[in-house]
Amino acid sequence: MFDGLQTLPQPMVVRIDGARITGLWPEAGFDPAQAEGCREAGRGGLVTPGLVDCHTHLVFGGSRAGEFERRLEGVSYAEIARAGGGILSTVRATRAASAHALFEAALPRLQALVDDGVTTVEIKSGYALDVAGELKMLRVARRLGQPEEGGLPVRVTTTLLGAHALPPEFTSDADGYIDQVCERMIPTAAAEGLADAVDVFCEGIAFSPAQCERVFQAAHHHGLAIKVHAEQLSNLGGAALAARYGALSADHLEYLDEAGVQAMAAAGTVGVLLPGAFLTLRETQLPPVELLRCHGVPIALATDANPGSSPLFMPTLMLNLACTLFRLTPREALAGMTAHGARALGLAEIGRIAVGQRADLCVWDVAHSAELAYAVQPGRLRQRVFGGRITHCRTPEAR
Ligand code: DI6
Ligand code: FE
Repeated sequence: MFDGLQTLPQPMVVRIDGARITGLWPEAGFDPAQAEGCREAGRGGLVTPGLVDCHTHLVFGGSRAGEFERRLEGVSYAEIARAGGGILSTVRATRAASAHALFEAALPRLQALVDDGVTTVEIKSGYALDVAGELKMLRVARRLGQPEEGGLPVRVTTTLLGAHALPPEFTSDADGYIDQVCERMIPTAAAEGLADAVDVFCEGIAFSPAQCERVFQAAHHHGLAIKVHAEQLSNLGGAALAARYGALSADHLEYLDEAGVQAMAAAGTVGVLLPGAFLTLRETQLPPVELLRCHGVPIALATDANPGSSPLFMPTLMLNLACTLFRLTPREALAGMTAHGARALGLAEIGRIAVGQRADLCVWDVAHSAELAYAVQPGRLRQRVFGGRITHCRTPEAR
């Protein structure tokens, strides 16, 4: 009845009761008597699942525009990182910011995602790199998804990324820092219910596979899901390692080899592609899309919204970039920001239009799903439905 993307191939009636989809009928065979008390919404538009942005770093202090200029002059991302800039410059600004200031700075970034159709977003910590600061970031992230606390109507999942970079206090003691991540950050975040998952940056400029493995073991021990930044700048086998620990996803993956793809396929680990970081860092090594396809690894897409490698806060731009840069089809791209994005977060109840799913939907002013990826054009979101409630409605007559 649906195409693989769960967009509706023909005019359909979607019944929503409370927060869930409870019925789906082709409009042609629909008895209007069943529609009593219903309102018509979305006619003539394309209905998709609400977008899922499964990898963001939305909470941070400061700006890296100066670093952007230096990179344009030819200094590389890795060189800036090794010289104490990059992630560590955001760490200084984030440590100095209050929770209130971080919340206020993140809110418009989140609003930009929501206005572009996002109904579920994952937000990582990773810019404080000390116990209190990482917990502060996670609390801010949780609050961003709580309208009653000044946040927005969007589902926020949180990921502890304590092992993002080595903080200055541990410059010659990476293992000592990993001890702190495993023995203090993870247990506290788990006990306080602040994190849904744990992530690590497995890279030459960050943490070794052996160090990442210790973090995975601690995450396992405390019942938290596992994610990994892997094979972004080099191939250390981080994706295969994370897959062995049952990771929900391995993200970036430009340098992933076939053994890594096979390990992900065997574990059901989703491959999250981040074309915004690829573009911003002017990478040339393409992720192995064809191998992922051949081995049946689900491909998700996300903004990676962050102040350094992807200061891009527009999910529908990622649909375009994934097609233009990575040669995904528009259908794959949309699945990447809906069904597969949901899977990368371990959420079975969102990402598809089907009876029993949460009623998180977008109505777009386009006729075909390919148009969403084809044009980069803000303002096409006509309606956004979150948990059965219309939370964005552009045309007053449709209210
Ligand atoms: N890879 C990324 O793309 C982000 N973190 C990571 O491990 C970048 C974070 C930053 O540059 O601030
Ligand atoms: Fe990232």
